Amino acid sequence: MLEALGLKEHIVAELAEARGRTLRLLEPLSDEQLVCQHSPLQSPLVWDLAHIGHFEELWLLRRLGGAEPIFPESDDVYDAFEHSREERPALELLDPATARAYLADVRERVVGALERTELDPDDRLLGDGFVFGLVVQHEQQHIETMLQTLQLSGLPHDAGGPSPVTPGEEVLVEAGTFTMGTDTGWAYDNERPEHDVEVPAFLIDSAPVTNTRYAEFIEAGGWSEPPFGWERDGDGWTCCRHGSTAPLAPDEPVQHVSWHEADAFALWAGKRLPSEAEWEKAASLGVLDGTGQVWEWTGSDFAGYPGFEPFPYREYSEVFFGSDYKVLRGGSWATHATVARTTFRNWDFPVRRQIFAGLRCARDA
Ligand code: AVJ
Ligand code: FE
Repeated sequence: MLEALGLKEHIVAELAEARGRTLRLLEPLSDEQLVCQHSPLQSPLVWDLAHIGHFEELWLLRRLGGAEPIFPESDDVYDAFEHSREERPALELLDPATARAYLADVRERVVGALERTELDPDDRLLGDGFVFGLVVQHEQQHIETMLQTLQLSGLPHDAGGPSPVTPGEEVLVEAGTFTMGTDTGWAYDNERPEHDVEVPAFLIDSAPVTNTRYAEFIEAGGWSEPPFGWERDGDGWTCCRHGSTAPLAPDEPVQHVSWHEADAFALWAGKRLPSEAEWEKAASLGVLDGTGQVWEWTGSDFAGYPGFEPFPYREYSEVFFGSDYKVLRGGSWATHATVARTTFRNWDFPVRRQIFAGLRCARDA
């Protein structure tokens, strides 16, 4: 791992990078656009904003430094487990200017505290700067959530989209054991501990499913509804993105499909979704092209690995384990590099389509 001084500089740079991204994303929006709720699936953007600061304050100033809360009456408002997203617009939210000042205040204190803190390698929160990494990744993940909100609302933004992929062939992955998960760095509890998994031989597509291929499935009546954002246009389709409508890009990976739709596509194509273990094994062998463009639904339920231990809080992962949630892998165009690692696990309900999620097919060898 990085030696101590380099590690602190790395943390400060990662914190600053995330904050720059947050502020740039929200900068063009009016207070009204920040405060209103665009979709019942998503929080008002100003909630995400203040929640980013609250999470940072909670872990880095209060838990680590023993500081008193800055807004004690807001603790419940910004605790994601106290109120559903749907309820959040009715809460007493900090207004946008107060939220921005709050984030800046917390950050200034955090950088000061980091300078004075010894990153003791024997302390689970401090070793490798783990708890700082938790805060960096949390902010980066909320940026992606806020981009989903912008996408659902049709508000413009310039954050980009997926890049085209080259529809490829199937790749054979021979039977054998590989090491799944990781024990290092800023990896979340749900990626740990690393463990050996025996995977039978399988075939996996070298590329995610493109818009063209997915349109064939819709035309064939494989599913009654097109992906979120698609509109009929004569014989073809348009796609609404960043608030403007354009012809569907043929070679981009399809996104905004639910797990049910992904699963149905794979069956229609005579294949199936890869399991998480298959996906991670193929990714660690370097045979997957086009990862990091769209999240890829897997066939797996979200569960703890053998020997899983919740750390540092049960509500990050453990409370979601079970058959209600399906796992997504690989990261999307909206996922920052700090989060988009091969072992990273995302999850959502199988009916959800607000995520930048598509799929890649696999089958038994
Ligand atoms: C990993 C994207 C499912 O948004 O619920 C944000 C990330 N956890 N704040 C979520 C998260 C706490 C999480 N996902
Ligand atoms: Fe959060």
